[in-house]
Amino acid sequence: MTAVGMRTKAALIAALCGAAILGGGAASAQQAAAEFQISYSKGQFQPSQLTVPADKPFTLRVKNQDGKAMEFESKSLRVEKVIPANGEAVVNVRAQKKGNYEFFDEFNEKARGTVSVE
Ligand SMILES: [Cu+2]
Repeated sequence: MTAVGMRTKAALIAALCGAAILGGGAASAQQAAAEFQISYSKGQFQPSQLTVPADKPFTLRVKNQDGKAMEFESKSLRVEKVIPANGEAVVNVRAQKKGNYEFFDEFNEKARGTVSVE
């Protein structure tokens, strides 16, 4: 390898390490976001009403305990995620203003709930 090649490789490694450090920072920022759990069983959300703080990102850990896939969706929170049968998913939600935000299972629209941002 030429000296220039070596330098390029060193720069590349430095760039990759930088990316890894940034990635780690993003991961810990996400861990800091409050997490709320919702389970889905027999076609219903439990709880169907939850309260989260305003102006802070948060995550919803949705556990689907039913034997078929569901799609967690909220138009007002701008999230949607398909969750397989007996699976779970983490839904990241941006900071929201105070208000009530409805969510539902797009595959079973009778299953509904509300996130109350206060
Ligand atoms: Cu959808």
